[in-house]
Amino acid sequence: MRNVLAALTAALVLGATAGSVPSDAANASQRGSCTRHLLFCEDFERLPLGGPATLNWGVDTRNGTLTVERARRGNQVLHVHTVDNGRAFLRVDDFAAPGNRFYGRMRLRVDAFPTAPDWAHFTLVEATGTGSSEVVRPIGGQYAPTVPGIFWGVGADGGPTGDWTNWRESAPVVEDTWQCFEWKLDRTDNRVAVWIDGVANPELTATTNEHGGNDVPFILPTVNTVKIGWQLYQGGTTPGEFDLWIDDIALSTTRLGC
Ligand SMILES: [Ca+2]
Repeated sequence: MRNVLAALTAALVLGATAGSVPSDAANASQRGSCTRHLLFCEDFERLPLGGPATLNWGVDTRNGTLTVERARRGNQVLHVHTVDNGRAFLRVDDFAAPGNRFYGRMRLRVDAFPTAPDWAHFTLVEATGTGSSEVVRPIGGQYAPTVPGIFWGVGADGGPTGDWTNWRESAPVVEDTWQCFEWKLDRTDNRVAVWIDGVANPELTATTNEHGGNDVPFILPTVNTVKIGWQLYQGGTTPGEFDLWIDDIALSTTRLGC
């Protein structure tokens, strides 16, 4: 309802002042991706530049900052900055998906991923809730010195399956490039699935009995909180600071595509 009201308000404002709105502002309003009713949507187009000032989501940081910035062609994005093993997340509270089944989507550019310490582990999307203590991490990854390389992997922590990141060599990270990430969480078979730039990667999947943790069932929580941003868990990182830019975040009952 919040998004519907925001869209209605924006439409009314545009309609009332169409003759006097500068073309840049009108274009910015049309360019945003939050044009229909979704469980959650943030394209950063209607936020003031600088530190976040919105009632639609919260901020969870430690040694990190979130800043709304203007990117190319006036598009507004969220700049996530952290130092060493800090964190900076946009937090969606009071989330609820019908049947506890939902899709997520975001566009993402990461300046540089960690190459130290060995097994440096990072999370970009985390979902938590009730009924299961699993902290579900559909989008995250790890530096694997044995390959070597840095790879995406579905993971979890805090629950019976333990602390695991099922990184896959089929999903190497790409630095300094805008990519589209989609994920699905489905309570039906406790499935987590991931698409990168619209292409499914079946290896980036977890289900009740197929996951990277202890040999016990993986049970998704009834999700009420989704965090999107960056956290790295070990100190003494290379590089010493991390910068990424996120845009077009959406949580939806159906897959949105890129
Ligand atoms: Ca935007």
